Amino acid sequence: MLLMKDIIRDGHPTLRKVAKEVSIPPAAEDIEILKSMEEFLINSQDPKISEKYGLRAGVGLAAPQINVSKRMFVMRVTDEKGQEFNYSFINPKIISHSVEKSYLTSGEGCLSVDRSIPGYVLRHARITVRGYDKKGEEIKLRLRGIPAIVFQHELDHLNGVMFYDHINQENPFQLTEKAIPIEN
Ligand code: UDB
Ligand code: ZN
Repeated sequence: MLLMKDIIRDGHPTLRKVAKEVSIPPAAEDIEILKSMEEFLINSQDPKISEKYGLRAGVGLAAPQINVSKRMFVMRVTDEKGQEFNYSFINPKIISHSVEKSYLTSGEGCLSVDRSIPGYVLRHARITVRGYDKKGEEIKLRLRGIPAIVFQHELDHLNGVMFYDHINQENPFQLTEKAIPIEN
C-alpha cells in the first residue's frame, strides 16, 4: 500500500515536470498504479487506517506526486450537497470553463507540501472535463464547487504547477475579481 513516504515533496523535480500522456487502452501497469492511488485515498479517509499509518486525509492524488510522471490522477470528494465524486482520470482535459471564478475560503494545501501557505487560489467556478477511466472508456463531466477545485488542483500537478503559484505574492488574500467563496 502507498504511504506518506511514497509521496514526493515540494522541491522534488518531478513536481515541476509536464507529465506524459498515457496510451489508451491503459497498460496493466498504469491500471495498477491508479488502483494503488485510489486505495491511498480510501485508506487516508478512514479514521482508523489513517491514524495507524499516519496518513493525511486526501481528496485527490496525481501520479507525479508518487514520482510517476504520467497524466493520471484520482479524486474522491463529497460536494456541499453530499454527492460523491470518485473518479480516476487518464489524460484529463478541461474542454470548457466559466468566466466566473471560485476559491476555497480557507485556501488550499497539498499532500506534497508540508507547510501551510496562506492565500486564495482562484479557480474556474465551473468546468466541463473529458478524459478516460481505468477501462479506457471516455468520461465527460460537468463539475462545480469543491469537485471542480479538486480537479483543477490535480490537473495542475500534471502540468508542473503548484497551488501556491496562483497566490498573489503582495497580498495573498486580495480578490482581484469577483469570485464565489466556497466554505470547507
Ligand atoms: C488534499 N485535503 O487532499 F474542500 F471535505 C487536502 C490536504 C492536503 C489538506 C490533505 C483537502 O483539501 N480536503 C478537503 C477539502 C475540501 C473539503 C473537504 C476536504 N489535497 C489533495 C492534494 O494535495 N492533491 O494533490 C489538496 C486539496 C486542496 C484543494 C483541492 C485539493
Ligand atoms: Zn496537491
